Amino acid sequence: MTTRIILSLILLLLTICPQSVTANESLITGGNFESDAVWSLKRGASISAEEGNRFLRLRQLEPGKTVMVYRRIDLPTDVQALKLSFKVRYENIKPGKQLWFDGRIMMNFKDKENKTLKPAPPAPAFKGNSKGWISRETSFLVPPNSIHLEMMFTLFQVQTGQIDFDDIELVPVDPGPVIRAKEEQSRRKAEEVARRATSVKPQVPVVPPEKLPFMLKVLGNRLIDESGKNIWLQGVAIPSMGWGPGEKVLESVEHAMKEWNVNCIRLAVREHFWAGTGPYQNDGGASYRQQIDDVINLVASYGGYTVIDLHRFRAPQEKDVQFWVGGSHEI
Ligand SMILES: [Ca+2]
Repeated sequence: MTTRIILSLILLLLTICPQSVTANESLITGGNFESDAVWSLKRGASISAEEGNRFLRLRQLEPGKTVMVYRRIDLPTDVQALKLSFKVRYENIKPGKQLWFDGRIMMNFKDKENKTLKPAPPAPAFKGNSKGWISRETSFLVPPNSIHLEMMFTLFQVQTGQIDFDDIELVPVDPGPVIRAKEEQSRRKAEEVARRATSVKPQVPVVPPEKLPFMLKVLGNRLIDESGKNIWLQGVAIPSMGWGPGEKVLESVEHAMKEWNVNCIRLAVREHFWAGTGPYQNDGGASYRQQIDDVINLVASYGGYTVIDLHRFRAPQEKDVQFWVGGSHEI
């Protein structure tokens, strides 16, 4: 009788909790590839076997094309963080047109309207050779209102390569350690940026105030000196800090001032490089801003003037105002 009551209670519990996820139970079914049912395979993807073990294989058959296996994972409502773990083995992955065109697991969180939620999980990425199977894992937070996680196991437009996956598991985890690890990572990154910024040194001596060229004034549509005499500025544009860190900027300025006898340099700059948020910047913009100072001092040392040209099209925007306010205080 007691046994029947316990069995009934177990059955009742199973009935009222059909969607609950047991701790450490993977949300990905078939992640060991020992059954065919759940994986939809297209050109370049297959389930391969070695010594009785089955795994997913992606193989590049046509350079520059994408090979992909897609899964959409339903997320339990209360999940706040996930740990993805897997085994991976890859050979001869040569990136495509961009450096990030490689082997990778791309993931997106989706809400009930299928909108992508930010931030996306970091994408584990692979190039070259792993020399055998290796284990990898990554943990990340789940944005509120996420109901699905899209997973794309891919050779993304690579030139060549082959990649194998096995034992893929996606497990809900406690968000606390994930948040702390993220904070620690941000702190280390900020320290590294600060260290790089302090190592940036001037390339050109600062011109003392008494040796600066006289201040120009605007009168109507004319530039005048302090005695009211018209001043005519004639010089060259140096554009390369408008699209990146600059190319031989100081050499170009020196040449223009010394050999061409100009009295003005128009220096193109961009507000995101100034703020240190441009691609590939890792010093918070310190070297970019220092180079602007160096140009101004070099030009001034020849008695010339620098025109700072925020090189953008169309009307100024709010962020341009921020640049000019910040820039005018620092330059
Ligand atoms: Ca397996």
